[in-house]
Amino acid sequence: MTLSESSSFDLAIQALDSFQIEVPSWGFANTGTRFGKFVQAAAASTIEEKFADAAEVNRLTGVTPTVALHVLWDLPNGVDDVPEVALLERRFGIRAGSINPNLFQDQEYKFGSLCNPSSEIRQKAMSHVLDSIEIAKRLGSRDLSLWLADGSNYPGTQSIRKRIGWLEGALREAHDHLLPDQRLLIEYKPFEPAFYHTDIADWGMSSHLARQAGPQARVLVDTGHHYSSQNIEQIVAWLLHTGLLGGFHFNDRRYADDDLTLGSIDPYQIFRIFHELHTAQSEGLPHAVAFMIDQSHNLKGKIEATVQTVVTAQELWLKAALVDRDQLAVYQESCDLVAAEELFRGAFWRDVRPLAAAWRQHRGLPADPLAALKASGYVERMGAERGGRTTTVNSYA
Ligand code: RM4
Ligand code: MN
Ligand code: MN
Repeated sequence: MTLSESSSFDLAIQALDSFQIEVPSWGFANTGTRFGKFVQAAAASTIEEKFADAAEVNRLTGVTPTVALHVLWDLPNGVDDVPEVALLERRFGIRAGSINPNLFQDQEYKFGSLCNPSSEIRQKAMSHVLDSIEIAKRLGSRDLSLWLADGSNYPGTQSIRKRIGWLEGALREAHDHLLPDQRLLIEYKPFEPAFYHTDIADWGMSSHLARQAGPQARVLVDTGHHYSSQNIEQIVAWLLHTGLLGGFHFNDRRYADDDLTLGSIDPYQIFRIFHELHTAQSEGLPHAVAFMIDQSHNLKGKIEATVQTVVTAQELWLKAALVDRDQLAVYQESCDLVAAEELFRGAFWRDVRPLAAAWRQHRGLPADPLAALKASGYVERMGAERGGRTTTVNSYA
């Protein structure tokens, strides 16, 4: 190893040691599009199976110790289901991660949840949020991750401003119920299922709501929740600057909220986002930023795609870690545009797979997690065990 190779290796070890990402329970279940589901024999349909799959991903990659839970799908009886989840945590060595209230599936939510014109329905939504916070407390989960489908389809049919007021009140109330080390993450999305206005449509709205809710509220950036060509790394830089970045839902997209595999369409974008995070870290910005996957694989095998996602995320994280930020700052200062751009792009083009494999070996993990998954026969085994079932699982679409 040359000196520069060995210093890259040290940097790589540091960068990968600091990287963890949360997998979504719903990523292991059958999901579909609004046109239907293509069911997979190995798909998980119980919370136990979701924990088993999450544990398999963690066994192969070593960096996914937590699984995000969707309350309605995973804890349909609310807090009463906590003991079962706690048992599964111990059995599979996987902890419950962010808790996601579900405010979009019940019939009452047709015209909104926390923003519904009916105070009764708003209260029902609020009590689900408070139950979700209670679940998070009992499971020792730090983050309550809130996404609302609220909005309207036709101009003039709803008072946008009244709905802002209801939302402000609700999020303040939710914040009041957090333990000191818990956080309220507020996710935004420009459209779908509402197509005229969405109550929390962008990072400006999430930022405002987070600020007014209280000091433990933050913004959640789902990479798929932006209009085409939006500069997401700039949004990330602003959220870092204002101290409001709480976490990410990672996925890739070609058109809208496609929930495709991270980095499959535009890996450079994730690299650019990671560069902002590494820069902030190197400047000592004190920040807990949760990395979560929010994907739905209808065509690819779910566990396979999840392992592929984790590996891709690690590679892009590592590429961004290897940007020579001191030298970049010099080029930026002197406006040496081409040199700056080449340095930046150069890190992106670097093949870091051997470094990632070396890190895995160093940690006693399989050097190639995808190959190890294949060799293990796990997916086939699960397909044989789970394939005969007739039960349908609660998930979207
Ligand atoms: C939404 C949003 C939420 C996720 C649901 C299933 O589009 O991304 O984070 O919980 O989908
Ligand atoms: Mn999301
Ligand atoms: Mn989404």
